[in-house]
Amino acid sequence: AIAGTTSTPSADFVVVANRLPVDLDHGVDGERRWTASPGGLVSALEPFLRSRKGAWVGWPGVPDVEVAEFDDDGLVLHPVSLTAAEVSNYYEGFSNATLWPLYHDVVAPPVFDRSWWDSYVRVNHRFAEASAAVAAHGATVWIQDYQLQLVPAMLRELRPDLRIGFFLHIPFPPVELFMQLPWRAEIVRGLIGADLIGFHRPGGAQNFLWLARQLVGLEPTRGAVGVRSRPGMVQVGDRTVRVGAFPISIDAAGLDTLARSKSVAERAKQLRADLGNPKAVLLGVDRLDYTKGIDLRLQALHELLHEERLKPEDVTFVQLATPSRERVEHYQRMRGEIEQMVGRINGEFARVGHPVVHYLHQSVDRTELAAFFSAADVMVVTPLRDGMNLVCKEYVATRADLGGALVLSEFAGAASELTSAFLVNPHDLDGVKNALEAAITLDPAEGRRRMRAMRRQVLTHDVDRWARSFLQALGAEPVG
Ligand code: ADQ
Repeated sequence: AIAGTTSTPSADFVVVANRLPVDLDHGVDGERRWTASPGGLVSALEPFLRSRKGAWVGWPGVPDVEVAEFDDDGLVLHPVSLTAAEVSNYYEGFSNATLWPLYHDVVAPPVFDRSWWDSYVRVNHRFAEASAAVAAHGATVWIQDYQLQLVPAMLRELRPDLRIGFFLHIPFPPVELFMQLPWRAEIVRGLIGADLIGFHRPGGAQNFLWLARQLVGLEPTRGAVGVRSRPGMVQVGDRTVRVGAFPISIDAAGLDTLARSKSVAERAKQLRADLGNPKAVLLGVDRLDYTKGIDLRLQALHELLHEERLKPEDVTFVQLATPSRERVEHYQRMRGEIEQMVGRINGEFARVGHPVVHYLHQSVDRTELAAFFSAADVMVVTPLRDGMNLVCKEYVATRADLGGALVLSEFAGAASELTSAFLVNPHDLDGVKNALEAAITLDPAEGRRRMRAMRRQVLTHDVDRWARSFLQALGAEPVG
């Protein structure tokens, strides 16, 4: 229920993210309407936003529209507009063709373009102004992710009374790679405007602390940063900035309940039957992104079939790939390559009516996704680098039956929590092949032992705990 506009509200708790939690769509009649775009972050922050006067600042997802602030059932949504040129320069350019590859170990070459940077500065400033306009005196503002790294300092300049948190959802890179960025000191200074800077892993926090010393001349503490504990500290004038590690998670209980429902169990059975009831169903679920290593797992499968270590009639590989960033050139090229590999594997190993690889370049809803997870014997998660990776945690949450096996890249943040997975170095193709084979032929008792250990981790460390631990460290939530 989205309706009405509000007068200038003063929110006590403000979330600032590139995107609003709703999308502005055009109906067939050409009329604009809002649709909810459910995501982990929205459901995680919902209780915090609704228990106080909450507001969310973000881009509605369509260029060149001016929309007034409005009230969604007590939550103020404050749209920030972007021109088509800004979408291209700030978003597709600097965010997704400079920062994204740079922060993911330069697995694709980052593009350094000065006009993109100018646009990034301008748009970050607009977000800072919008945040300043909605936040009440002394409010808590939580800024999200790599698109908005300059907002903390810009907002502090406008509103020194605010309590400002920042969380980075992608990896923070090794310092040698970060040093390539022509605007490296500006980014570090931008982040330093926050009272608390959060990363998924202690390594990211430590990299940042080193850069604060080298690039800005600050003197951070030298002790090792813990997980949800012992944050690093930097004195900036009369402020103490905290830098810590807060691994994100999922709504584990919600997914567990959903996966136990009769409809999901029946749909999972149906899916297996539709796939021809093979001995092993392998599953990949990703945004179609070059960091996710979709090509690597297809190559591993291809070789295993070639070497006859797997029989095509025994295995089916399902790859669900959500369309993503389709206007960025590198993504277009990668899509072509992946689709060619799928075609090659099926060309060589399929029989009529029985493809080996089922490739769906589609998004599926939560219930359908839970059914795919329940139907999969082996979940294959092989990113070259991933801040966290929620898919592997979602898989674990759906396996109350203790069935299934997880093959997981060491280079996903989740690997340090899911140590009972089959951990692989995605660059080591033989290692990936061995892990796939081991997971397919896993002894059921051993499989249950591994799954039980992973479930214990995921079910006790959910997204609510993530948000709470961050907000407590920010001093915006009572400890308890
Ligand atoms: P992403 O790179 O998007 O997130 P991930 O954490 O795996 O990666 O989240 C993807 C989400 O999209 C999951 O909830 C998944 O279920 C869903 N999804 C993917 N393909 C889908 C499909 N075909 N149909 C339906 N749903 C699909 C970024 C970082 C990650 C970090 C998160 C959260 O890159 O490292 O874990 O933010 O901080």
